[in-house]
Amino acid sequence: MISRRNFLKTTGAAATAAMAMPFNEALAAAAKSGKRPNIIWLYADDHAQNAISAYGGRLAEVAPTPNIDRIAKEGAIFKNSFVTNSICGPCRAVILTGLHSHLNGFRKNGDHFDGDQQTFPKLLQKAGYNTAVYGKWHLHTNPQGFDDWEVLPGQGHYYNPDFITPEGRIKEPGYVSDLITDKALDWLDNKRDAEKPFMIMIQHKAPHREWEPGPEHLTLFDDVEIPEPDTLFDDYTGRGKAAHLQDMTIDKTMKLDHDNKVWDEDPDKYKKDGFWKRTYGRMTEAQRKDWDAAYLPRNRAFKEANLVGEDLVRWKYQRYMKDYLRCIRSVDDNMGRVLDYVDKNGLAENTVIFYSSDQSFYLGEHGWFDKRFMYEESFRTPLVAKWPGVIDAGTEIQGLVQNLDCAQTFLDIAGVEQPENMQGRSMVPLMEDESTAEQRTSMYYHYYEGEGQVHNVYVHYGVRTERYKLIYYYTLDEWEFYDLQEDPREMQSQYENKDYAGQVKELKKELKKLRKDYKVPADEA
Ligand code: SGN
Ligand code: CA
Repeated sequence: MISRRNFLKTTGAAATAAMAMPFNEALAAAAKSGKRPNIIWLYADDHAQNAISAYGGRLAEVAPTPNIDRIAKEGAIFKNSFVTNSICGPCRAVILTGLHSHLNGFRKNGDHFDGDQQTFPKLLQKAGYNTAVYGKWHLHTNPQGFDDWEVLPGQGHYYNPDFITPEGRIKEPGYVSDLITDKALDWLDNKRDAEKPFMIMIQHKAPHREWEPGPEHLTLFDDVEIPEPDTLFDDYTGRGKAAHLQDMTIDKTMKLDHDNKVWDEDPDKYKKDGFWKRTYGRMTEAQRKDWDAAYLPRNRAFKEANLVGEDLVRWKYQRYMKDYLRCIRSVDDNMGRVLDYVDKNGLAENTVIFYSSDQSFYLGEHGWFDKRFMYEESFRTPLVAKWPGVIDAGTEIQGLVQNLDCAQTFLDIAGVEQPENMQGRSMVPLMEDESTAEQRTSMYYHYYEGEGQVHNVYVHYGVRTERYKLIYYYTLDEWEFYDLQEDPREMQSQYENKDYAGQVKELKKELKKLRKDYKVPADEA
């Protein structure tokens, strides 16, 4: 195998010949022999960093993720991985294009992705890669740049989901995380061109709202108490208006019936409901029987308890977290299937495997679920990667990376030229040896859905450095500033604190510079 690091490390006569060859030529030679690295992109929807045991945190012990952790143990964990716009479709568009939302044109869920534009799968395909995508897509136009694809319509369904395929729409019996993995493994096993290197995106719907666990995990965590975050009853006194105006609390926004599955025991009542149709209404009789056996007794006990106030919030938190973590268990199990397949089929040596999520998620921190804000819980996203021969096992990468970097990273791995107009930077140098890699010093963020949209999070943009964060809610004309070293949970904005005047000024300057460098239109403010 000629990986970048092995190439540099090669010794002896072969090395002398190889060293005379520039890196790209070496890769081109490797390409001819079919040895360019394969890429597997494993991706979840709304999987919080705080719900991955490799990241530690309060859930690591009660709800471990052994297979995701396996990638981190055999490779690297990115401790400081972020997004550019914490919402589903926009994150996916950023990954495909290596461009911020204002340039790839997909700012909000509901926008339509212009599939004719440059994307990394198209560039890989052109360079001789065999490409495929299965699962959640959420870009509203059909995938381009893939030799095979089957994607969920919109948000997709958990049970007996529909898939859009090049031949039309089909309904598949089973649970969505298993089916997406089945399709991916079938492609790897039977459909891909074994003469070519491959790039496959395996993109789960889970653990997205309404958190419907699979049939095998309906009673998992039944007897476990999920630890609460210490900000569950935050009253936002240290934050600005946006935190008060949001509509994403467990207390007021989370619905007891739809989200927490305290459904009427007579499903007829729900039959006309859109929610019922896309969830319980899709199940077979047998699936419903298992579901009812798991939920109805617990629901009866809940109703009898007549909980109110903080007790009710606590109960909803437990139900929410258990369902969320049950969904994650099935994602993790399915990761294990992919890792085992790679190991058993002699692919491990020459395959780079990533695991990530479109963004992180609030797991009760600040009383919330959902994402969108530039605060840490939703600005961050998990990222682990394994690449034998290049990444040392057990590597921890501290450098700031963003999903904006994915496209160029994949191209770099494949030895394909990175287009000038892409706005990220390859993560390969960080993976090879962080001590010699150039570090990013600041990151730009911009969220566009805004007031009146689902969850009512006001539009904002901002900048984060290793230590500080400045956020501007531009329709509220309100700034917030946090010292993440002193206040990692962002409980007190220091914008008005004179002691930080110098840092605020610096970050404003940096924000202006980033907006200019990234070509943000002046009217997007
Ligand atoms: C749905 C969810 C929201 C979620 C958005 C976006 N409501 O509208 O809670 O924020 O999707 O999610 S639901 O009741 O329909 O589940 S995203 O992952 O696609 O960005
Ligand atoms: Ca999402």
